[in-house]
Amino acid sequence: MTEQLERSLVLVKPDGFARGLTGEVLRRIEAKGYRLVALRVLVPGVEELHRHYAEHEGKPFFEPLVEFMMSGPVTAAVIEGQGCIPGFRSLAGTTNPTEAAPGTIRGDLGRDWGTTVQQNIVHGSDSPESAAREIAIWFPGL
Ligand code: DAT
Ligand code: MG
Repeated sequence: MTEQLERSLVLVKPDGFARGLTGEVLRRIEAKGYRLVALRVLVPGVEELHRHYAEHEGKPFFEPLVEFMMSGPVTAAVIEGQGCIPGFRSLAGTTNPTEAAPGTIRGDLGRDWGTTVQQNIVHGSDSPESAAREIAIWFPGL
């Protein structure tokens, strides 16, 4: 049996980038055994973010989320390995960093800062369909 290669889109969000946690996030991804396929640092634009977070449009935290994501540089990465979509979600921990389990990125490194939007350090695709859609947004042509 050969490995079923799967790809996921990871973002180190502006809070994680500003705190110098990009290396720590990438270290955990590599330590888990996933490979880096592509990497870039950029300040996201409003159009990319509306596409990326289309599923959340209309929710109360949508506009604050877009504002937060545009507030500074992020690191975008495509990672690869069998099961890396659920695998990275597991490394990241649950959305709310206060509740995220110790041992996870959000549980170890994140907390509530009193902001409208949960600043939780990372994004990871939640399904193969999301991963394909998100990779096309941040890495067109990959
Ligand atoms: P995840 O990033 O765990 O996939 P999500 O896709 O449901 O979570 O939400 C996208 C981001 O929006 C999340 O990382 C932080 C923010 N967010 C989600 N639910 C929120 C809420 N109830 N209040 C504030 N921010 C929220
Ligand atoms: Mg999500």
